[in-house]
Amino acid sequence: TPRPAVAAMGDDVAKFRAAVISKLTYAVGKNPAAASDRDWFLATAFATRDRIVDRWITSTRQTYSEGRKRVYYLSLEFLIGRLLFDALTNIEMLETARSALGDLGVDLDRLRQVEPDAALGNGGLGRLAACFMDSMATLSVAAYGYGIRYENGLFRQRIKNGWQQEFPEDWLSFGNPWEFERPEVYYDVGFGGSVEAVAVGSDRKKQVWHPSETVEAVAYDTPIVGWRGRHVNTLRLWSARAADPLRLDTFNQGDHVGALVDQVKAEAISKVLYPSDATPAGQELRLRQEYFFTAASLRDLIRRHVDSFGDIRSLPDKVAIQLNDTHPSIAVAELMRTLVDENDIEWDEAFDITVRTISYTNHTLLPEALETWPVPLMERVLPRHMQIIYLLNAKHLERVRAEFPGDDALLSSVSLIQEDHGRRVRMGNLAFLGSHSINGVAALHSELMKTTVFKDFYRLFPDRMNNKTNGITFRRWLYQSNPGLTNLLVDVCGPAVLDDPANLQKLAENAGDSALHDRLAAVRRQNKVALARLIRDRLDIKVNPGALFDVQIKRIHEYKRQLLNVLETIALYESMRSNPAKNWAPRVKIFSGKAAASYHMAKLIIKLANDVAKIVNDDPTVRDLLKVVFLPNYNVSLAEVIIPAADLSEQISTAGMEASGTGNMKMALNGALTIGTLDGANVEIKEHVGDDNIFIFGLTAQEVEERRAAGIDEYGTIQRSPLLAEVLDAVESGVFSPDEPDRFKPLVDALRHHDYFLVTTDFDAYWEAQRKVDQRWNARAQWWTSSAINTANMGWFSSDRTITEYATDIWNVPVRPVR
Ligand code: DL6
Repeated sequence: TPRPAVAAMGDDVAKFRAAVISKLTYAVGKNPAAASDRDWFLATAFATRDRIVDRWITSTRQTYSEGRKRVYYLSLEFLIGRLLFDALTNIEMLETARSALGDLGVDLDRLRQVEPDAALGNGGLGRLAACFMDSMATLSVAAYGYGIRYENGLFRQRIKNGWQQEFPEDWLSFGNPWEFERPEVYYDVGFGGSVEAVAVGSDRKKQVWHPSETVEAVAYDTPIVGWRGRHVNTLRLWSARAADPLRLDTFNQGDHVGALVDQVKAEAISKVLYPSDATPAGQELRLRQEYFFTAASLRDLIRRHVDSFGDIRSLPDKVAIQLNDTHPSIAVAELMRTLVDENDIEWDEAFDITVRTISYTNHTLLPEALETWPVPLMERVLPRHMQIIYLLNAKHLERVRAEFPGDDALLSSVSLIQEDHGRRVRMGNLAFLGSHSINGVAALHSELMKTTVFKDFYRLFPDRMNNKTNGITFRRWLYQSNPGLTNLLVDVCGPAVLDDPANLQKLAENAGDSALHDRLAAVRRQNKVALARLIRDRLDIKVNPGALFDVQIKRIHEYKRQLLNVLETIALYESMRSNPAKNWAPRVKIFSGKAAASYHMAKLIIKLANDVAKIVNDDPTVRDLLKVVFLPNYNVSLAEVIIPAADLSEQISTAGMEASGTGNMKMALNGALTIGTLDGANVEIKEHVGDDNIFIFGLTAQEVEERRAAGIDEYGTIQRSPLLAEVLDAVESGVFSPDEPDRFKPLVDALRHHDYFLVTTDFDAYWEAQRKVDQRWNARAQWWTSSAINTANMGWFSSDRTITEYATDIWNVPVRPVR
């Protein structure tokens, strides 16, 4: 006889409680009376992990026994964030754990805060990889994520006197309960040295690489459990270990530091995420990181493949390797080296195997972000790979020459080697040439790839290019971060909504219903109260949860145009001051994001936002109308608090420059209205939510291109906009920086003379769009109708949909949806 659900839950609560106590005692070595929150967190994480491990082993065994094709997602970044609530939500034990800990007098929500963020990524690209890991497990795709176990993740940002400062993020200092160290799983990764041509028989020569240095890549595995715990995949991160930990003779001669030099050099590879590439040493380290994790991952997956299927030639039938950006694109040369040098496969066959196995995702059109490596550096660090790249290039160009005789421009643009300004290897071209599929991450981006960065490759291989619009995992970005809205959605759309977001559509049927509006508003208010508390605790600023929370959260970059938002904030401030009685929508402007440590302009924008905040927040005339907040140290956990509290989502990049964006999807799903340009995935969000429920402004990508080609008339533009002119004068004359009036001159100068990002051109349109936002906000019923319609139509942006498309169109593997 089935037991009543409540009893079953009670039973499980008791079991989980006992498991936590046992872990606390035997794994952490503490007794409850002496245990700190961190000890309880570890005990809870261990008890949770135990519930995942059996399923993990079962999933892995099944993949083996069914001889399934595996997907390998190679990414230099995985921005996973905290895992406790992720794991508990996905195995549906969140409430069980809460009760079990409650019985022990421990608050689960407090433990949640103790877990450090695993910030092994910079931004969108790394977070996408983390969402994909969740969706691949959810859809039972047999997948591995491969990356680097950085000891220091993305830097911790502090704001001192309004300036960004960077500090190391030591996320591993108290241990990581989710990972399993596999000291026995390691590979020697070679660097440098020479290549020897060795005769094989009388008529053939074989190239043998003799590296001058080897570093061990040691595996650390984290189980990634999918929704409802049906399938568990592995995230395998490599840590660098010196082959010889110590030069004992040097040590014994008294040179204790010198004895450790090799170890330090080897282990530097996994020390920090994105070492600064401002110096040649930094560039070399980055190249070493890329090769290190790519080589270890290929060795690992080939070993697994050969163990299971016997023959490396069947790789494309059983293995799909997805390159997340160009960072792992050395995989093309490394796979060729493995096939040709180590497995004696003929060049053409090896190339065919390589192309059929590998596929590549591009995430940016910014020319400075497209990787190239100096040929001399490649020759020194990876001499055999450089030879292989030359050979690949020779054959490739030979084909192009035959097909397009006399087209020298084409030849030089599709070459793997850039010849001007010092010879460099173009990693994007290498990735393209070695892949059967090349995709962009939103419809517009994928189209622009065909006319810009890969224009000429598109002529050569029109069938290889495709689009896979990004998505987000609803488990983290809705169920975990916004339980209030999730409960409401389950109530209105039925519980099936948790398995199939198409059911969100049911919300649209009641979108105009005032009772629904009240419920949505109540949920939002609760989330805003929580964010207001965080703002008060961290910044000592009081904000009104009744005001419109206007949010821009993302990396700070000129193309993302936080500056446009700050300028509009200043204009709004001046306008409110001169006419406080007008029916303005009271606003809290919320900014958060990190600037690259060496990106001076971005850091100046942060300083401006903070300086403006100081003046505005201290001004009693706008006390109830405007507040400006810059929240330091933006990361996944902070995003989980901000996103459910956002009323307005700022997606205002210069059109054509943001590949996709995923924050735009997270906020729209949670019911924020978007103010944005026709850029990246905004275009598709607009198509889904409808023109009336999004505030679109500004130049289109094509207009941006035309404007740039014609010459940007900054002077005329500013003259025609008195509001903008006033704002620029204020910033330039030091109104916001009385202690250093010239501080923001570089920003204003750029706008006046070379406004590449078209801030001045789009300013008036942005201002107008913001006033429409005010009107909508003041018409409460309309606002909440639009909000409901946004949530109702965001189902398509689930990363489950994205992964289903990758699986079907690129990887040729089946998916098993939960519904
Ligand atoms: O595809 C994920 C994410 C996109 O949503 C962003 O639009 C895009 O900027 C980001 N790209 C990168 C790569 N480098 N740069 N710049 O992070 O990818």
